[in-house]
Amino acid sequence: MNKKVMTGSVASLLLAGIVLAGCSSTSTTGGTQTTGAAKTDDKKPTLTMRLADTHPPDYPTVLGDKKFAELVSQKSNGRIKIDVFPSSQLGEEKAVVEQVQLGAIEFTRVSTGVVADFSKAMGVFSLPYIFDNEEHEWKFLNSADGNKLLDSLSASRFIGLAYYDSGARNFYSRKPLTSINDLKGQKIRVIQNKINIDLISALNASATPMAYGDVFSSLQTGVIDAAENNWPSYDTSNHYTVAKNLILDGHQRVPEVLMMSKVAFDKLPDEDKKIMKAAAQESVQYQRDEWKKFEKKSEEKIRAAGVTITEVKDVKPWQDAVKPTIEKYRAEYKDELAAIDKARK
Ligand code: GTR
Repeated sequence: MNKKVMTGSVASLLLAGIVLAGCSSTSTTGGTQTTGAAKTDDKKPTLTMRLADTHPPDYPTVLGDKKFAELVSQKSNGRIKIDVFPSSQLGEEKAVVEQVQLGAIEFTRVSTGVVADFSKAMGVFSLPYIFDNEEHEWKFLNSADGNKLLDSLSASRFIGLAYYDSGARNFYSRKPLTSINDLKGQKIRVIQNKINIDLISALNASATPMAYGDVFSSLQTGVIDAAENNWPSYDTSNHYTVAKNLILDGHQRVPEVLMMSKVAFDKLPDEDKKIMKAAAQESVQYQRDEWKKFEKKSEEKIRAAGVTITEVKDVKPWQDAVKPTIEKYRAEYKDELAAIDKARK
């Protein structure tokens, strides 16, 4: 390659870098802002905070995080800057949640399945088949009862700012998986919480709780046989390339939560506390729209990739099998389950 060509390609690479940087709404290095946020950039931020997410930069939860950061910047006239750290840059979810509890990290977007280990009430979302569909789930999440549940996080030193969409979770395995009976004896990774462990036992399988970031290599090496997640996570984690059997049982709908450290929140003046809540709530519709688009794209990609997919026409046998899990926790989650039932009507 001659020098001229080299210079040309280096220049275009640099240019591509600049264009890409210009697209990201909040940079982890503190440089760039979207055009929307640029207006507010006239003022230098006086407060910079961090938000951790396990997913890659283009994942719909991270897009929601960035929208939230952009809205906070706008509403505070550029005074408050939130840097979004995607791809588990600040650590695996459980460790991040611990840091948020202590105030060392100000925000995280995390699965309520992970938070269940810190706040009992959040565990209700890990119970199987409590929602009929997306509409039922969001009717509950948007209700006064759903908000009460979000507010209850303060007892565990978190401020629940908003729920984000996470679709439904399905099992996938390295081994054949075309019926509920195939799960028997399989080693299945779950998000660590006691309800998930009971749920897997009810399916006559054995539960292996582990951090999300360790699942790919554990599937690849056969330390575990199976895992479960929604379409976008199955896609972006590349689990679909090593666990190529998917069954669409939809056993859980576990919403995501955007939360702030209570330690950090309590230090804010009232005006800024309001900004946090308002910006988070305003980011929800955007996140849900992005979720829908991404979920569809992931499903198409996975279907085209030659994964063996089994549709479940009748979930009744699945619901019957996991009934003992619901029964075990029914008393503990009496109020939450009643509120979820109410949202069905
Ligand atoms: C995803 C969720 C992540 C993470 C992951 C898991 O659906 O968005 O926050 O909790 O599941 O299975 O660990």
